[in-house]
Amino acid sequence: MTKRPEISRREFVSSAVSAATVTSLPFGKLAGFSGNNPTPLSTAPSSAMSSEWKDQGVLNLAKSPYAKLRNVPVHAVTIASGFWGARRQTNVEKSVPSMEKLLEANGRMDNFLRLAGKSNAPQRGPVFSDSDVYKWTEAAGFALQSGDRPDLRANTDKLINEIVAVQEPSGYLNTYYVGDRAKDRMTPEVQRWGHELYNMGHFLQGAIAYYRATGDRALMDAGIHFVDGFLLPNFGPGPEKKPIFSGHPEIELALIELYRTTGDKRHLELAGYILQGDERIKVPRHGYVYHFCGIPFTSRTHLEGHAVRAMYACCGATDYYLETGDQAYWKTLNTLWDDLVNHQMYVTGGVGARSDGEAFGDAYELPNFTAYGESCAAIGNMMWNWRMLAATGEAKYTDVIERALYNGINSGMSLDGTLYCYRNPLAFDPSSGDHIRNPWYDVTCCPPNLERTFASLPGYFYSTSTDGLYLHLYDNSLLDWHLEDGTRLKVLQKTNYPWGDTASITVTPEKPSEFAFYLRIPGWSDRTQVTVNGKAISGVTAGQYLALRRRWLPGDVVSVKFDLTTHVVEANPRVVDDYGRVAMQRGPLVYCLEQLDQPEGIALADVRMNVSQKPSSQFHEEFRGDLLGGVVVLNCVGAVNDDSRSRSGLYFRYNRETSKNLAAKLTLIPYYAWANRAGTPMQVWTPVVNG
Ligand code: FUB
Ligand code: ZN
Repeated sequence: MTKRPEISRREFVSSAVSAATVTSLPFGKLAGFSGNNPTPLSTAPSSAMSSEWKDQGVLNLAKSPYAKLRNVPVHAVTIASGFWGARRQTNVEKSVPSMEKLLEANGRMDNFLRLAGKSNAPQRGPVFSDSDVYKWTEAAGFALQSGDRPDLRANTDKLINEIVAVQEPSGYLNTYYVGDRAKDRMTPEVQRWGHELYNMGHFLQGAIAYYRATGDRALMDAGIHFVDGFLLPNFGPGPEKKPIFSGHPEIELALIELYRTTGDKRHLELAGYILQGDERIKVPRHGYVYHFCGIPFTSRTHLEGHAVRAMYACCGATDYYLETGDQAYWKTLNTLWDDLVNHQMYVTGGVGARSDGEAFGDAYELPNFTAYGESCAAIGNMMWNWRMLAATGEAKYTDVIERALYNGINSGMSLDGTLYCYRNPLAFDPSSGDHIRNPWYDVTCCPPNLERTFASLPGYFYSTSTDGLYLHLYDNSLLDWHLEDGTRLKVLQKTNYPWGDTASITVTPEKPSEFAFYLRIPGWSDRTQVTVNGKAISGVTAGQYLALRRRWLPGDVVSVKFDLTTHVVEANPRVVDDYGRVAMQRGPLVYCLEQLDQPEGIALADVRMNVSQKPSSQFHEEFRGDLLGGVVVLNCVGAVNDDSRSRSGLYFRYNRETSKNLAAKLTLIPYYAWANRAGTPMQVWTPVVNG
């Protein structure tokens, strides 16, 4: 089923708003905002379905007993002009609308309309086609959480009506297993491959995002109908019920978010049952590996099998831990996370080394040209680490989130927001015939996944804890929310991150208040300087949250100076594809070489990186406003291996003397921006030459 054909925001108070201005802004309503949600002064939002729907974050952890951190709602953070502001504007103005049209043009909506007798078009697309529409609905829901957009809302309402119209009285909903195929519904084999539960997991996530944006329960009620009316009475433990197997993990995390929304414990229990694995459905061993479900999650010892499945399973399992505190889950999650960061993750935060099975490889198996690195898998990685962060408040998870977000996820969408990568390799040669960015894939899981991720981004900037506020991500933005004790608070970030090395953060509680402000010190920033109202703070450690505990007064200013020195990164020598090679990283951004930026006549394959100097003197940073939407490029003098250009054969006697390296001026661009111009070779890892 997952085998594919070959290859393959409210408006912001302008960033000019000064710290002085923000301190004078009235609480509850922001001047210059057309925001839809003046936030109440309530404290912990209820997880029951009430008017507090609008204050639930990407995850509603308000009552999750094992969550150290709680999400703030998407609407509470306004991302202004800047790195993510531009990306998010493109997303909501171009990507989301163009994807809606593509979903229609490619029969995804006809699949629903046909069942309502409103279309004669035959069923189109793979078994998981419904999920494309649901993920788009989730993107629309998150976009609407940032402020009303009447056209988007009207279109989404129409689409939702068309979806719910074809839900069967039983609660079942699927546009593929209908007619002659209806007899196959939820058979063990179809649970394995048919994606019925995967589709409905995305349905629930879309419904929850839309509910949290609008309070409209239509889709949510349909989702509850599916779960309460169809799933719970028929599937689960006990002889009177049929076995259940998710096939492609997704329903687990969706059911737990539904539980967080409804408070109905059966939703959590069913998720737990699925995570445990139903022994009545037997699949071959390689099936448990590939599907990453069907056996107890707690029996897993490493990441394997289909990468998106594994990442979503880890999300569901972490959600389960956040609700239950089950230590066996926690142990396994930590084991798997260690495997992720020590053996399985690309420097871009991408995961899934193998095209075959879209899968994790063996430890250290991280090829570059053939890297799969599916956009959905990198998103799954970010989603999982967001949950691990919520459980612990540890910055090592935020470092992974940032790595994936800025690199292996961000690369998935073209700068103009209309083309998408399914694979995100770390080396590329267009002569392979591979079209890496496309507007549409028949397996179009990644594009709407990227759209929902960018639309939800404000929800990832901050969290609250019982003792204060955590700042995770840096960009021009305004937080307008409250602490867990109900104290209203604004935090204004002004920064040119990730290009510039400073951030000015104005903290404005409604009244002088004592709390801890946890500032994330990125793992890559070796020497970060932090001041509060100009006074230097000691104990700043890379890769940790800096706890700034004090009595905060309205208008207090935290200044951060990051160390943006370019890092020359090497991989564990067991990563054979990176052996003898280096990658460059500046701040959160991993860099790459594209051949078209190099002097004419130089083949990327012949380029060598000279690492004999200190990076600070080797790499000359240059902001190029004209290039790729405005990027800092890294210029350096590298080398070109001259001999290899004249060689025509395959094997030669080794002779040190023949390796002549000529100096060459090289230019690196941020990886996320690759393949946005003419097709040209690209590489992240470049061989090293000394001297
Ligand atoms: O199977 C549904 C989605 O299609 C998977 O998550 C992707 O890997 C793609 O195969
Ligand atoms: Zn995908």
